Amino acid sequence: MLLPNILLTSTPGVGKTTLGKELTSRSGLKYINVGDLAREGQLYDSYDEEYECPILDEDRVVDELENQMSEGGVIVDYHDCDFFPERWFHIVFVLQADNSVLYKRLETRGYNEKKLKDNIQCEIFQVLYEEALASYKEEIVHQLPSNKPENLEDNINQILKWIEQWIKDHSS
Ligand code: DAT
Repeated sequence: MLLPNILLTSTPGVGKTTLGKELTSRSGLKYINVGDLAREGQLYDSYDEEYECPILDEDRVVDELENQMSEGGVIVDYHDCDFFPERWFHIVFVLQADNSVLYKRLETRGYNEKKLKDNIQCEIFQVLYEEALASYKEEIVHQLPSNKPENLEDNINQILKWIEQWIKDHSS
């Protein structure tokens, strides 16, 4: 059976992992957290002192994922989206949260002042949405609210319906 590939992207802390994990348990699609994948395989090429985080070796990440992506049925979660091949994804969801909500979530994560401010700014200016629109066809890019549990439930139901329809459309 042919299955779609889905990209979940957003500023960190907005809710990709929460949605991705819940979706995978209810859809049977595989879930890949690119941050975890990079950590496990040490797919880094340097370290960012200012943001206190390693910098991804994007080419190695793409090589690592290529086979699974061509098989289909993968939900990819990452806070960046312009280095994945456009052909990989059948739909792209950009999650969004209100500033006050996101601020609290990032504060809880213990982000330093600069990282916190920059991420809030990233959300205010819809950087990930712009990046998704620049990287994928506009008609496959969708924004989803991710402020409260009801949003999560609505998003899951909407995406499950989309998956079901996609499978029907591609079986024959
Ligand atoms: P991300 O993967 O984008 O970094 P996450 O899934 O780890 O974000 O979520 C960050 C925090 O926000 C986590 O404590 C769970 C919470 N959260 C996510 N989506 C939510 C929602 N729709 N309603 C309430 N809390 C949510």
